[in-house]
Amino acid sequence: MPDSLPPRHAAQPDVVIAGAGFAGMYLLHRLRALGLRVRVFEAGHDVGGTWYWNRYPGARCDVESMQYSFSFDPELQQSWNWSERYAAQPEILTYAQHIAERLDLRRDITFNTRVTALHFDDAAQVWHVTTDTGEALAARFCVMSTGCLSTTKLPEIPGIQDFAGATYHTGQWPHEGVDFTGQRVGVIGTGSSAIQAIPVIAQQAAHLTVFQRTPNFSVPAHNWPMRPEYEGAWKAEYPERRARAKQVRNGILMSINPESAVAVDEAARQKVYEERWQMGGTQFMGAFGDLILNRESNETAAEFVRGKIRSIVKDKALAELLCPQGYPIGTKRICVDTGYYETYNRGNVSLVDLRAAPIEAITPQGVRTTAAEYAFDSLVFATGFDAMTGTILAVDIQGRGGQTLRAAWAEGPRTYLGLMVAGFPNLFTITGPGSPSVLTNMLVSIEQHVDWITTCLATLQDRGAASIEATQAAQDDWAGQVAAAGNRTLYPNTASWYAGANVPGKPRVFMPYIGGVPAYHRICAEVAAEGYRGFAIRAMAEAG
Ligand code: NA7
Repeated sequence: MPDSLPPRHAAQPDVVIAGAGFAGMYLLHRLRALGLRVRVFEAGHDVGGTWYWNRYPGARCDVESMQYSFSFDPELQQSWNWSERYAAQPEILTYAQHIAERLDLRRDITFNTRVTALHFDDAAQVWHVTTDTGEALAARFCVMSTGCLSTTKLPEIPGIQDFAGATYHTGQWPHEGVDFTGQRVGVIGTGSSAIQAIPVIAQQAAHLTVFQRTPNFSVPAHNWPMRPEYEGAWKAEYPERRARAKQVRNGILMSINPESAVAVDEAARQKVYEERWQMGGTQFMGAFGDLILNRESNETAAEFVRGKIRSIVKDKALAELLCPQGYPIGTKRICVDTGYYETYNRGNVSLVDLRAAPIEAITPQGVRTTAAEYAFDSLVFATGFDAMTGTILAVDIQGRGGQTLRAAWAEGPRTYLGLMVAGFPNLFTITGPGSPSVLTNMLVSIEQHVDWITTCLATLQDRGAASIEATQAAQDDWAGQVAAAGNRTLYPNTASWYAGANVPGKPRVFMPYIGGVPAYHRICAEVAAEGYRGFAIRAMAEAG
C-alpha cells in the first residue's frame, strides 16, 4: 500500500516516468541518486506492474526466481529468500513491494493515475505531460516504463457485452480473487496465461470448458520448494553467475547445447530432449543450438513435445487436438506449465476446437460456436495483450513539430536500439520494441536499459546539454538490423504477439531484437562510449 509519508512532488520535475513496475522502480532509484527530481505515474494503486495486474490463478514466472530478481543491490539479493524454484505472482508482488519500502520509492509515485498525453515543446525543449486525473506538468525527460504486456486484449466476438454471468480477463484479475467452486466456467484462449490458469480453475469448477483456437507448445515447469543448497550455491556466486547470464542470448544462465539437432542420431536426440524435459522450463529450447534457426531441427523438438502430449492425454482424439501443428516450436512464446496436459484427463474438463467450429457469438447464457452452444456461470478471457506497442500508443505522444508517434509507427515500431525514436527527443522507452526485451529475462533487460539511460542523463548533465535524440539514419540502420536478425530465425513467419499478429490491423512486424543479450549489450555500450553515436545531443541554445 502507498505509505503515509507526505509526497515531495516537484512542481516541475526533471523526469517523468510512466509506470511503476520493476523498470520504473529501479529507474526512480537510479535517477534520484543523480540528484534529479522525478515524478512517477502509475495506473495501479501500488507498485509491481505485470505482477500487480496478472493475479489469475496459477500465475507464475517462467524464469527461475534466483534469476528473476534484481542484481543491482547485493544486500537485497543476499537477504531475500524465494520460496520456490519458480515464484508465483503473490511472492513476486511482495518482492516488488519490499523494494518500494527498502528504497522508499512510493513518495515519488502518484498511484491510480495514467499519463494520457506527452507533447513536446520545441521552443522550451520540454515535454508537456497530462494525466487522466487532470494534472498537467512539464518535464525535460520522459520515460515510458509501461511494460510489454500491459494493455489487455479482449476478443472481437459479437455479443461480448451480453453475457449475463461474470467475466474476467487474466491480465486484470480481481484483487480479492475468484472462487469458481461449483461453477460452469469457460476459458477462451490457450496461451501462457490460460495454460497456467486452467489446471487450477479445473480443480475448483464443476465443469471447465476450454476454447482453443491454436494449440500451444508447453513444457513442464517441474517446480519445487526452494532447496537450501540450490539457493546457497546461487548466493555464494551471485556476481559471477549474473555476469555469466549476460553471456547467454536470453540473459538466463542455462546451458545451450551448440550442436545442431540434425547432426546427431535419433537416439542421441531423444536422450537430449528427454533430459531437457525432465529439467523443466524454457531451457528445453536450449536442447540444440539451431532450434530457432533450422526448420528441420525445430521439427524434431516439436515432434518430441507432441509425443509427450500423446503420452499424457489419455483420449487419443483429444491429444491430437492439443498437438500444435503448422508453426515452429518456440516461435510463439513457449509455455511452461504445471499439470496442463494432465488436466485434460479430468472428467470435468472439455476442449472445444475452434478451428473446427469457430465462435459465432457470446450470448447471455454463454458461448455459441458454429456447431453448438455452451452455458456458463463465468467466462475467462485469457486472450492476451496488445503487446509491446499497445500501452505506448495509448498515450497521445506528439514529438518535434507535432508529429505523432502513432503516425511514426504506422507501419510498425521503429526505434534506435529500442531506447529512443527519431523526432521524439528526450523520450526513452524501457524494454521497448527493437530491444531484446520479451525474448530475455526481463529483469536483466530492465537493469541494462535503466543503467544505460542513467549514464546517458548523467552525461547530458555533465555536458550541460538540453536534449538527446536518435538520428533518422541511426534509426533506419537499427530497424534494418532488427529485421535482419529476425529474418535469420524462424520467428517472423509465425502469427504471434511478437509480430503483432494477435491484434487486427496491427502492422505485422517482428518487434523485439533477436540478436541476443551479449551482442545487444555490447552495441549499447559501444554507442555510449563513442559519444552516443547515432544520437544528436543539443545544447539549450540549439533548441528547436
Ligand atoms: P497470448 O499468448 O497472446 O494467448 C492468447 C490466447 O487467446 C491464444 O491462445 C489466442 O489464440 C487466444 N485468442 C485470442 N483471441 C481469440 C479469439 N477471438 N477467439 C479464440 N481465441 C482467441 O496471451 P497470454 O496472456 O496467454 O500470454 C501472453 C504472454 O504473457 C506470454 O507469452 C508470456 O510471455 C507471458 P491464437 O493463438 O491467437 O489463435
